[in-house]
Amino acid sequence: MKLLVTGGAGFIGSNFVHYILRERPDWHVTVFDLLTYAGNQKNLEGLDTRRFTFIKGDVCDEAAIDSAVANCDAAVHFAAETHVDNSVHNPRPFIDANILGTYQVLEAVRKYNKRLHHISTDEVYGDLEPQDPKFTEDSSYNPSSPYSATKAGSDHLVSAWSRSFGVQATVSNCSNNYGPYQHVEKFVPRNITNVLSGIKPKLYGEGQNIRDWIHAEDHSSGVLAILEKGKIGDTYLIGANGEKTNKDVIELILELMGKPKDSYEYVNDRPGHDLRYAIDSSKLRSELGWQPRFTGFREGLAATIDWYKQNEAWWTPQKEATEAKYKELGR
Ligand code: NAD
Ligand code: TDX
Repeated sequence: MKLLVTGGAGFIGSNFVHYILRERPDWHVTVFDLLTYAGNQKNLEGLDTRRFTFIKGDVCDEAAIDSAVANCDAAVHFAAETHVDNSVHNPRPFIDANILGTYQVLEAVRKYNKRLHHISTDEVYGDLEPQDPKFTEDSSYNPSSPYSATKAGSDHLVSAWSRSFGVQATVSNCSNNYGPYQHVEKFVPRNITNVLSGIKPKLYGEGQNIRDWIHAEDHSSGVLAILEKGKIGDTYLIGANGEKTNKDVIELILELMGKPKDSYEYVNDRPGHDLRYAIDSSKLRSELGWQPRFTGFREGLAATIDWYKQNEAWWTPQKEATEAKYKELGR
């Protein structure tokens, strides 16, 4: 198997590449990544170059993605602009990477008749009230932010190319990931590295928003199961029953790092802030036999904290600029 992974130098893409090279010893992986502010080749250091190739390129670049797809057997499409706060501040890069980029990937897999798995998010379904049932594959699309609207648009392109042109595609919508290699702009690493930098952790609004946490390695095993056994044309939700309020997560980070549980501060809320996401992953579990390995959030979070402690050289170059951007937003 020659697998193409777009966005493979980002957080989840790089976790996926490490996972595939470990779990499938006879596969070759090519990462195709633009190395935006969110991409980092250090995430891929130490991989066996006989089984791994890196191409720097933009998924919006028709010729570049065409030739990368021509040389693979299957593609997994992670590349995207991914930070909701950035999308509220400046939506345009999200239109380009997420909509135009997915269009170019689809045109290439259509031309060469290659298998595609498209990576998406639970945010396309909008948000839930606390008592609502979880999202399923039948939930209606109702995105709230420019980020989730562009991801929703990309999902619709995939299903249209599948139906109209017979593209051999599957889609997965996953909940919030945590783990190593996540950019310090995101909630969990931002606040771990705040503690490590002597900055007070920041909680948006009243901290009552709920996210459904899954370890990035469990996301990877879900994607591999769909790639190998998923039904062409189908969507699968990936989630690990990890619902927590943001307040609970920030207090757990502080407790695990040996700080007083209340040593954080409230900051301005995100405009249009989704209240709750929650995934029902019964289809993936019952049809494909998938289950998560990281079922204890406390243990998974403690290991993630250790990773950031041991990899200061990885995150310090991004930290100052990220906090300067947040300061402008009053967050
Ligand atoms: P990330 O921001 O850490 O990484 C994105 C990667 O894509 C980076 O390496 C970046 O350089 C690359 N990229 C961006 N634009 C590109 C372009 N035009 N051409 C080529 N490469 C480009 O993101 P992530 O958190 O790893 O998310 C990966 C995917 O998973 C995204 O599609 C995202 O929507 C989805 N997702 C993320 C989460 C989450 O919790 N982070 C949850 C569900 C789904
Ligand atoms: O400092 C913070 N304080 C805070 O309270 C930050 C950065 C965030 N938050 C809140 C906002 C959200 O309710 O924490 C929650 C998580 O925030 P993010 O890490 O920005 O994630 P979210 O907006 O939920 O989106 C993430 O999960 C779904 C990813 O960034 C998306 O790419 C993915 O699709």
